[in-house]
Amino acid sequence: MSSATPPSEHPVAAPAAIACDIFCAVIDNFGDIGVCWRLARQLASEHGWQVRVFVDDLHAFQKLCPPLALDRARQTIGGIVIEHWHEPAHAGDTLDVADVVIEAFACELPPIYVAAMARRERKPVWLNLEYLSAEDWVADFHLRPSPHPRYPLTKTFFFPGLGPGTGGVLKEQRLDAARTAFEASQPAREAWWLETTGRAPPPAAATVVSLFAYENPAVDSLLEQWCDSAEPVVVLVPEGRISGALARFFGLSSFGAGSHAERGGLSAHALAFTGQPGYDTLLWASDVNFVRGEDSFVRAQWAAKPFVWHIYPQADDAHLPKLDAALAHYTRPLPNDARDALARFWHAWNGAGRPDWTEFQRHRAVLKQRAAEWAGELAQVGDLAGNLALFAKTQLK
Ligand code: TRH
Repeated sequence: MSSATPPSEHPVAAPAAIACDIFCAVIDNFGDIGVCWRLARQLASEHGWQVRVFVDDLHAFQKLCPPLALDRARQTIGGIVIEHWHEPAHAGDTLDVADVVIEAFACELPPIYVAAMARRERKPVWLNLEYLSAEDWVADFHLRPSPHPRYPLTKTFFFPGLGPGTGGVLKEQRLDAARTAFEASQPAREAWWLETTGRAPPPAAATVVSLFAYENPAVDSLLEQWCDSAEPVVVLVPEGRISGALARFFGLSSFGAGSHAERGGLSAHALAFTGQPGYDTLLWASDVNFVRGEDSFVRAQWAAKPFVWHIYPQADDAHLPKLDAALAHYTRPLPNDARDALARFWHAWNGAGRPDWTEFQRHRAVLKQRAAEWAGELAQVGDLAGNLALFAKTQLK
């Protein structure tokens, strides 16, 4: 996907650059490291910080950062130092405590590192980066301090969010320009289709759908509807947790990268998992994006296309209020019929009911316009890396 990949970043840390350590424990999937790596790259390339990432799962990391070596305790990629973190005691070979310490998603810092933070003459800015939620309470808790029970240290909760008063979500400064350039360039799009699927771009009448989701009982019904659709549907499926359902649907033993299948109006391509910039290009190349978890959910919003969110399921359906909170932000100014149709579709994709593709398509033009407007509204909240850097700098003064 070289033709469409945004230009590479060359972070050059200034001599007195702010040093930042990000600690990331991978719980599941790719979102934990996906968010941390994106944040690390932005702090380095856009703010000139000297960044180290401590991560406990290099396999998950390598999927979205292919140059990563699996067998190295320490390596540097794009100016960022990556430490293979052996929880819970390991804190790198040296105990150089950074100016800013980011504990991602309440992963616990190594106790010896915390002790070293407490010994440091100038205490570091310690941030706990939380998971994204669009719920209203987030603005009240964003930037709340929490004094350490034993050490002279204060941890501050940094909450991503979709509304004013929250930390916002990550957005690279050059993202919109890269997207616009790709969308405006027929040769770039043709090259992308050829490289990604081995085929020319589909005809304009086709609806191109990217499908990144967890296992989902609603997928069979959707695939059936796409087969029966009067207009062609081209579905692009990054290899992963939904691939087995595609294989079963088409009667194949697997649906790994490079596979292709057709039935009725539906044509499906299995794609290799790419690096993060390549995933953005997939979203830009599609008309409708099915996304999941946290980071792809955010990227779909910046892609400014209609999207469907498979939220990360939590015990006791704790995720459902979060789904509705996101819908409330996103659909606020839509006419009732389009708002209800989108809500019904998202709910069906998250376990309640049957997704109705015809109804979704009926509102596509309105949803597309809303997607573009929403990207503008969301940008008003400010980019998370920028918000975080600003806060840290005020604390470091
Ligand atoms: O992988 P996820 O399901 O991660 C989830 C969520 O973050 C969830 O909130 C968290 O609690 C759970 O993990 C533990 O979905 P997410 O967040 O979209 O992360 C996927 C990452 O993978 C994202 O950074 C985009 C990236 N990606 C690529 O780089 N290349 C690809 O080909 C694809 C499909 C994704």
